[in-house]
Amino acid sequence: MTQVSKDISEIGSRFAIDGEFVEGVEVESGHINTTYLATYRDGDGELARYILQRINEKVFSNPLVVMKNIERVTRHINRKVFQKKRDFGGQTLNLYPGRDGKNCVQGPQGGIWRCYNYIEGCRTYDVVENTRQAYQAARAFGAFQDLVSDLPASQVAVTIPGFHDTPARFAKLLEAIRHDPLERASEVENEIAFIKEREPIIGVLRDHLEAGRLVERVTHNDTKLNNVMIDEQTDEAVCVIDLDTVMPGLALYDFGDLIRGATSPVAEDEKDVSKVEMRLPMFEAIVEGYLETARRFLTPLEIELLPFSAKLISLEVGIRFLTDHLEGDRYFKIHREGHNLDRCRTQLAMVKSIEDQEDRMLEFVRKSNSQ
Ligand code: GN1
Ligand code: MG
Repeated sequence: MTQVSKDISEIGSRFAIDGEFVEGVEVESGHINTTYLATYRDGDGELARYILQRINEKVFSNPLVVMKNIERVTRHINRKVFQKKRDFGGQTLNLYPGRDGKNCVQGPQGGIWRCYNYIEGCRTYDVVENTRQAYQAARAFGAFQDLVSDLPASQVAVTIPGFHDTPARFAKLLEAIRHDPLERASEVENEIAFIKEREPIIGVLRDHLEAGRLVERVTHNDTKLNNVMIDEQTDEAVCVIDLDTVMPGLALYDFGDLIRGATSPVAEDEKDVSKVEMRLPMFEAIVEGYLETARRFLTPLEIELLPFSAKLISLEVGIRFLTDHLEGDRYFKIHREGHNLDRCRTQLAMVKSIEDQEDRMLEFVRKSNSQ
């Protein structure tokens, strides 16, 4: 047995999983948590797979509060899905409790671990392959927001304060530039200038919120394409995953974040930024999918701001990657030198591409909404 398998078997034994441990492998995805896929053989000889995850405590300072949110939200969603479909067929996210009945366990080397069912027959995509996937993913995130729309925002805790507070993210970047602990700022002058030129748009959503023109809802807050499980055979979106950042927020950031990631033909860390592009057909598919499930609760102002939100979140994520690059890559996991800078550059290229097409994007949104 490999060392990883041994460690996973040890963690797995702390959860209420039936059967005999077969193997554990690391799943290399996400920039934050450490994730493993564990296989068990049950009494009938059938194989069953589970996701075991250690919560990153540097990012989530209170993992127990994260777990409480996830428990509340999955329960709320699963109850409704069950009423409608009667049969889950393993297609919703379920937490497997620890042997003591709690929703998570302590790892042998410390840390908080949790266990989910693995959604079989599905996979995730880092780069969208066709408009059908884009449409499906958008439908799924809209449906997620809809399913939790009757859960009072006060029942869900804030796990990372100011997570989508773009002005605060910008202020943190300015601070990183001022301190410049690794003397990297002089190498990124173009990126800094690009961001500073866009200072006037940074506070737009926060100002609307503070003026009461936008409301906070329970939102997902990390709507990357690879946070949706897509059926390998039908390309249908089956389930939204990565619920760590579910908390009160603006629906617009969820929509924008999906455009940011799921309209580009290349990955978030592509080195050749000339390949980054906000592709209009993907945008249109996402608008259609999202409006189908979210139109019921969106306000006219939210609908009008959909294209803008895509630009703003791309800028926000670019700011975060650049800040982390300047601070020495302490937040996002990196796999090569300058990884966060490469990621920042794709985000800024996305901002530019959206700016070039914003009018057409808005025209499409208005047209779709009036149909
Ligand atoms: C992180 O964990 P992952 O890779 O889904 C980050 C998001 C960023 C994203 C950028 C908790 O998401 O906010 O948009 O990277 N999650 C957290 O790829 O910071
Ligand atoms: Mg995440």
